[in-house]
Amino acid sequence: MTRKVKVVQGDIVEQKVDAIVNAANKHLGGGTGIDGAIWAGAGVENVRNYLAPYKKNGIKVSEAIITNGGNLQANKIIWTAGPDCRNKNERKSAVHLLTKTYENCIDVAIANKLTSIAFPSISTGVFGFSPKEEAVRIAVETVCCRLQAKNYDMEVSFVAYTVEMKAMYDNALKNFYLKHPESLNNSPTIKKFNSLSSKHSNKLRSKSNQEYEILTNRSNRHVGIGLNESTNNDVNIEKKVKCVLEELKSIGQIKSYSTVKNSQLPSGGTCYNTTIKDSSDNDVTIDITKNGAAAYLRSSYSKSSYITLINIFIRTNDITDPSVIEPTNIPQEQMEMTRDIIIEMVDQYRNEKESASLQGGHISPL
Ligand code: AR6
Repeated sequence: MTRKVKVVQGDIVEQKVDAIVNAANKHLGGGTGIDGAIWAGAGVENVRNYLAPYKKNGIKVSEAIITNGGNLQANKIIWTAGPDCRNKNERKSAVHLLTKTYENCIDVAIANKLTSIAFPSISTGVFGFSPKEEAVRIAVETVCCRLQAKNYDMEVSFVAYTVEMKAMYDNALKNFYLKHPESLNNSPTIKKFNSLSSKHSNKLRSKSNQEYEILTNRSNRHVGIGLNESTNNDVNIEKKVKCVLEELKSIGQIKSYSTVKNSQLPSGGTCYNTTIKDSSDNDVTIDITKNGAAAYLRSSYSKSSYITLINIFIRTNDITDPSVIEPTNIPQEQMEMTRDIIIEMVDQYRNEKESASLQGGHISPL
């Protein structure tokens, strides 16, 4: 199963998908916000006709129904009513009701065999769900888990109206992957990666012919970080890895790290033995020297430790294209997981960089 989940900043009315979801109300009589925009986009007369069968009873909170899309780019509209937090009773069960709302939308989409859907942030406008971060977390977790539970292949867009909202979705998605590393097996770009890898018989090269390696050998399962030419030539690797560790700490991907100086290298140089506590409380260790950093994939390591190491590798080398990484000599049983993680983590890193530049900032290891 391949499932693609993306965060888009824009107007839900303009999404070219099988169905857009409308954050409507129980009466289905129209309103402001997204509802107003969708009525206008689909054509008021069309919508009246589509909704005629529901005119008498409307829908219940969290129920979802589907109609045609009228003049919209989307073929269908899924109508739902999230919890209205201005109402005391609905506010009390808002988390449960919002979860049901997203589940019902996904179920309707599956029943209609849709392959792509766009969600707005239901209940976070007029209906006043607060905090918005919590509404966004519920949206991402519920949709991803429901699709997984139903084993259904669908492209999901979360449409954020503002830059702030987009950052909340990006963060929620990142946290979801950290909490559910198993869902990385459903990596959005795995098909692309697999076709690339078979074309190049597992030797992946970028156009510029720059190539990065994750070096492991079967005996000591050794992973090289920052061992590519460009990094060695232009930076002090020790400083760069530390910047990356600080960055990962600031976004909660690692909890802490401590470094012990060890100058007993055969080459006479200095090595910093660094122990990292990742977000799941697992310890991973890397040794940093002036020319590169080495990490050891111990058999006791969990997937989250693997993610931490690959993240450090990607960020140390500022990699925004997964096809420039060549996993070499990875034990066969770890290859698929390695590829999935690389693709997903590069995607995340690129998204972070893009949203940072939108806000005028720039995330860079140095
Ligand atoms: N595209 C994407 N997101 C949007 C758009 C848009 N065109 N317009 C607003 N948002 P709301 P609700 C964001 O109020 O809270 C109506 O009157 C907006 O910034 O549309 O579920 C209905 O008839 C906010 O974060 O939906 C109901 O009575 C989010 O979408 C009631 O409002 C939801 O805002 C439903 O309220």
